[in-house]
Amino acid sequence: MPSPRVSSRLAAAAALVIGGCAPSPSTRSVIVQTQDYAYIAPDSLPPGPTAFGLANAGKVPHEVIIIRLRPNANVQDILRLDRADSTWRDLRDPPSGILTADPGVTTPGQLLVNLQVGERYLLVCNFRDTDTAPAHLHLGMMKLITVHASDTGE
Ligand SMILES: [Cu+2]
Repeated sequence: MPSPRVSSRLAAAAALVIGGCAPSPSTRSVIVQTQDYAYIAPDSLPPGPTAFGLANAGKVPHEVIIIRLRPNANVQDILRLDRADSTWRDLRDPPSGILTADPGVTTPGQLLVNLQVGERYLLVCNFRDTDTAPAHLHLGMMKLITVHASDTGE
């Protein structure tokens, strides 16, 4: 049995560890909402650490892949290229991450992305309802988010 003094030190250390893992107060939380077949999310966000979650209000499972676009990329190019090359390697950086949610579920975890002014991120769902159905991105599950300077008020 540890002495009370040791116990209080352990409790303080545990509190520090827990505090160190929590998002800082400046971390913005954005819960991306899904329907069949669309995202509801802001068109623009200010820079800074942003924790993305996914809330699925649809009747089928959905995902959100968060992809930073390269400066030369546009959404029309991506829609055209995806039919032949689903990786779009020349138009994007490696995905920041992926969240998935069954119908009616909000992800218990969030994906932390440090947004920078001028960046553009694409939200994409590649799920299909059947093997021969189009990927959800071709049904409308593609959303562009632009990172603006925080003094623009957007
Ligand atoms: Cu989907």
